[in-house]
Amino acid sequence: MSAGFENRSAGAIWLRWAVIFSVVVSGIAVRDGKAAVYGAVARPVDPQAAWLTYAPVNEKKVFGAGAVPDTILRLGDADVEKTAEEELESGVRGMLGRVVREVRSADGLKGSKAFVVVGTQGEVEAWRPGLKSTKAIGADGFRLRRDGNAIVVEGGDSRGVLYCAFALLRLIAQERSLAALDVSEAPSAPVRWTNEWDNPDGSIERGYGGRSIFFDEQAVRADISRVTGYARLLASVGINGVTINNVNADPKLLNESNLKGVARIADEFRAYGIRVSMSIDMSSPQAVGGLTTFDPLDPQVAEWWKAKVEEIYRFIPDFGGVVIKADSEGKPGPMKYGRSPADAANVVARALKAHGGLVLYRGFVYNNHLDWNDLKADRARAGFDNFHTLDGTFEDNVVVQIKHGPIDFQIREPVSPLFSGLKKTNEAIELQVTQEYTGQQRHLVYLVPMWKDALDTNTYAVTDKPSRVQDIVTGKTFGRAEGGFVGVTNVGLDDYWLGNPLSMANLYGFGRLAWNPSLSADAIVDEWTRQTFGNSEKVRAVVNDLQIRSYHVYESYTGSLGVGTLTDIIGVHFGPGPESAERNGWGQWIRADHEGVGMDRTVATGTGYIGQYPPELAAKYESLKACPDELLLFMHHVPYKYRLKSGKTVIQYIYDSHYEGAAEAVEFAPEWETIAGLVPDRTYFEVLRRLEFQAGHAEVWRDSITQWFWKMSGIADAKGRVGNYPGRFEAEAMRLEGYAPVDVTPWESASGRKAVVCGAEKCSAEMTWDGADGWYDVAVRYFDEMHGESKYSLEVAGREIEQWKADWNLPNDRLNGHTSTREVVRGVALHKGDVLKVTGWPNGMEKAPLDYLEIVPAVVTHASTSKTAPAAVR
Ligand code: GCV
Repeated sequence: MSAGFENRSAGAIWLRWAVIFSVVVSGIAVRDGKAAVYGAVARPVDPQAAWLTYAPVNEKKVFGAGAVPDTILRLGDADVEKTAEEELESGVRGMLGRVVREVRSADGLKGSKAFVVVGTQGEVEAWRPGLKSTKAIGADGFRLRRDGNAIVVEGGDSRGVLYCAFALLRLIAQERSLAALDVSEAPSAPVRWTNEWDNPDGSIERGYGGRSIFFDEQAVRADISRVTGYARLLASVGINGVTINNVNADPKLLNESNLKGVARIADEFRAYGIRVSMSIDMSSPQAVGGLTTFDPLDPQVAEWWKAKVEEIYRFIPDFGGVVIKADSEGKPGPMKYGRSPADAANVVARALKAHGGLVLYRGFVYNNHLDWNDLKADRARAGFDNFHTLDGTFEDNVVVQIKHGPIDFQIREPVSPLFSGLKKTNEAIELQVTQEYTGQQRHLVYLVPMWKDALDTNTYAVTDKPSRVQDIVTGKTFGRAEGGFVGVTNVGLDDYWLGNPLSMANLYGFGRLAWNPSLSADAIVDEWTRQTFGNSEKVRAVVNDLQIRSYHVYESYTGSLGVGTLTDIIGVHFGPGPESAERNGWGQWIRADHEGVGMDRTVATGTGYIGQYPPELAAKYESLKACPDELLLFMHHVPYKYRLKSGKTVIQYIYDSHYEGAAEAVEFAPEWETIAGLVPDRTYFEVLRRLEFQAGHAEVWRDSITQWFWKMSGIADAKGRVGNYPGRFEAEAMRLEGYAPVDVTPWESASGRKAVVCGAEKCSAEMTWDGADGWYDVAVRYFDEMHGESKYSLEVAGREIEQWKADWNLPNDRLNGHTSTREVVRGVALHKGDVLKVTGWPNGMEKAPLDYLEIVPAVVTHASTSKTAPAAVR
């Protein structure tokens, strides 16, 4: 090796740690005689605190020349008010470095320079009649204002007091001035719930943040200490209900011993104003009740539900109600007896009514055995077809819970026509915080822009009132008393709750939108970033930019033009798998053939789905010209050469968007690297390794989807990229020892359709570099299956430059687009004639699979890689 080019990884590591150390040290300031750290500095932070870090702020920005509160006067005795007091105490201590006195009467205020008073409207007025407001504050609402040297934290009820306290803490965390404070707020809707798809065995359906915080081994966990931390987070954004078990409900959770466990969980949530609810299985009267039927119109069944509900309320007096998934994906339901969703919902609702409980009946009722050959069959029609004729027949404590789109949380869908299809029924929108179809928290995807699109969509349901989806679910359009927002969250025992620290912006955003759906995606993310990482301009610029760009980027490399997330829809919904959408009964069809692509949902020639919308919206979608490009393939089947509004053909747009999206994803990690040392180190590396994974996985998406469409359409990429991969060396074409080539299924998820697998204890693949001398980035593309942790090493010219383990347990046990990943070694010195050798050591069922090596000129700005992370966080 000549002197100019030596591998430099160790140097990069030291440089990185030196930068982090110097930023941390220089960020420490001395204030009021105490060392305090605020602003743009790395600080040790408890990841479980998420956005409630209560890290030091610049108090001058908040209080100006005024005094910082030294006392909290709590007026009421309700537990939720005590929680508000505790939060304020801890927030003031953390953010302002003051230990406050907690007092119960005006006498305790003697000597106080400034204080916070906490109480309901009635309590505040009784304490100081001069503070009587002209208007009553409604349920869960609050008023936050100044009165001389007091900050008045006043709620319409005790929950409102807690929300008011969190609103104050949110302002302080963002260093907002409190000089002219007078804010009145009320939640947009009464239902602000999360659904958790937790199973009694502790697993979580579509959960990507570890095991259940509620259940283990078929029962409620003995240790439910994570519940309080979760309750804090939820209450801080105004969530007032949690459904703790999977909508695919296990009937035995209704047994007495389990209800006692659920009561323990409810006790934890209660202090935060959150009511617990449960998903139930409609067959329970038979499955656990011993009846011979679960026909909702059978009087014995009604009696059974009544008795069961009474039993539940004996254990949990403030039980919130139930969520019901029935006649959907194999779940039992009223159709078995020729009964309707209303019959099923009502029998349970009548039992709950006396106790103040709700039924959230899911609109996700569809037939997953549709006939692919029937061009009129359409899963998107199901919600409207199954429910709209029932409008007005539901009990008033029933809410129909409707996924925001008519299919299933795809990256882009129109709003469900059921929202405007029910006028005399309470409705809630179901949004999915857990990223089932949107990268499973291994990809950064800030979902609030997608939710805003749905909430802001004007359905034109009526002409004399606002009819956006947000107006409908908040009851304004049709004057409904119940309804609101449900977020499928699926947090787990992971320290970061959702696995990816940046995904917590989605949970935060869900809560904030449920409280106030007119907030913007930009405003929400900035609030979240400031509270999570501090108020540094630099950090805000980077984090907000990454979050805001991420939705469109993910859409671009997974499924553009409304075609859906082109994933393996009958598998884990993670990597690419476009073929899986077709020729089965699930109805997530894209109807791609050699001529064109897209579902014809028009009234004129298609499934008639578009006719389910009110006429104005239907007219927009029915017309090819008026239909927005981003929903084109959802609504229409068009030839590949159909020209979009930009003049570009559909097929070229598919190619371009996948290349552009993947290229943007590559920019994420380097952008994040610019704030090394300005965010907590552990969080920094947790995010970095995911962004690096995302860059590699976006490439898998890009190549799979573009090759698949090339084969399907027969039309080549006008820019010559698809099928042409400079710098790529297929493993099957290398000199192999022990490795043998295998075909990969689906074919498009491996480069050249093949990979190599190792049938021995150790195998190797070698190639000789024939290019110019220089610095290169070398990527080894391999497969990391769920079970087994193969080991790999990369040698250049006889010297090992990297070794790694396939230990990220990607969610499948085969070689395909779910498991394809890569290790990148940056800044590798290569000379003509150097031998590059990858050695693999299989483990378990995982045969150290390899796909290819890609050698491209080094991108110098990518100086550091995941190699720089200490072993503990890799
Ligand atoms: C809980 C999709 C998911 C299922 C989920 C279902 C639902 O089909 O893949 O895991 O089941 O939606 O929302 O009921």
